[in-house]
Amino acid sequence: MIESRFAAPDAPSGDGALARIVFGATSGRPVIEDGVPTLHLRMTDDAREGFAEIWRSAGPVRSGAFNDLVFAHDDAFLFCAGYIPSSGRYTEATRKAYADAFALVGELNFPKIFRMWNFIPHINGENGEGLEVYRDFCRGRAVAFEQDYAHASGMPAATGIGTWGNGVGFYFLACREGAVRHIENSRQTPAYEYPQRYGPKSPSFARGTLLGDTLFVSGTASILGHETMHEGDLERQWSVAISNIAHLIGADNLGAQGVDGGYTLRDLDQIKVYYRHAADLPAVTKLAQAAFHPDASIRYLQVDICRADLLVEMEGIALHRRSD
Ligand code: 3EB
Repeated sequence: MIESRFAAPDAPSGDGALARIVFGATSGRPVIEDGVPTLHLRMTDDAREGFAEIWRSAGPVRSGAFNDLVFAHDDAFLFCAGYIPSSGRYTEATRKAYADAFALVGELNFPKIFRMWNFIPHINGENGEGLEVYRDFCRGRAVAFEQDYAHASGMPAATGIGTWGNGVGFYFLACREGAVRHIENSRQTPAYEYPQRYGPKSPSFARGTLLGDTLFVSGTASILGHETMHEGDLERQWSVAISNIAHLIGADNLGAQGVDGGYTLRDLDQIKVYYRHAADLPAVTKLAQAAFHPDASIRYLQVDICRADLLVEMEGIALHRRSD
């Protein structure tokens, strides 16, 4: 059992926390604070003071460092975070950071990575060779997956999104031999099969990953097949993105992949809504409040999104909500 919650940025992590990610005004290398891996990500949001995402498992927890990574684990789950300093070229440093991550999960025997997050500065800018920074990042990540993770359990659910920080901050969760299943969305081309026009190497992630009866939903945007829909139209992009999530987690899509049962949008929690333009916050807030359960935790982050034509993207965790 592993779970996350959103809290005030300075709220105590409590005993046995696995990790703390602070979405706020600063960013930098992850560190271990009071035994808890802590990653600061510079992300503006509505409240301005930001928030912390705290991960907790059954404990007891051991933490440590491995090359540039920090990690913590109990008997069942591993959390790991890293940082790639800003640079004119990300491919090689990303490959190395991911190779280190894959070596760590091998060494500590948590071979099944089930959720990853990547926060990329100047994500739509050009690197030193005129390649979009996101595509540069994707190239290094893809090479690491090909070289160092092919034997393992496939590409997990992920988020790849902008940050106002200087370097790439990333974190991920892994487990031992538990029931991990990566899920695709029949409305969308698998990201790892996107055609070359989106970059020299495709993005390495699944649309969702099921861990027991928890479904981790990847960052999801207004993409059908592999094409962006409704350039410049926030409401229509929201509608495609939310329909993509509803379909991903629904019984039809899961059933076609051999998974029994399904979820609805009302089962989603720990939701992050990423929006490109600060002026769109009132609109995305309204759309999100109408779509999700009133008790769901939702946070809004104003950042750039991996395709220059995307205005909104969201992610969450689906778990059957008790009807009381
Ligand atoms: C997309 O569907 C939108 O590069 O890790 C969503 C989730 C997106 C994860 C990633 C990118 C990533 O292609 C972008």
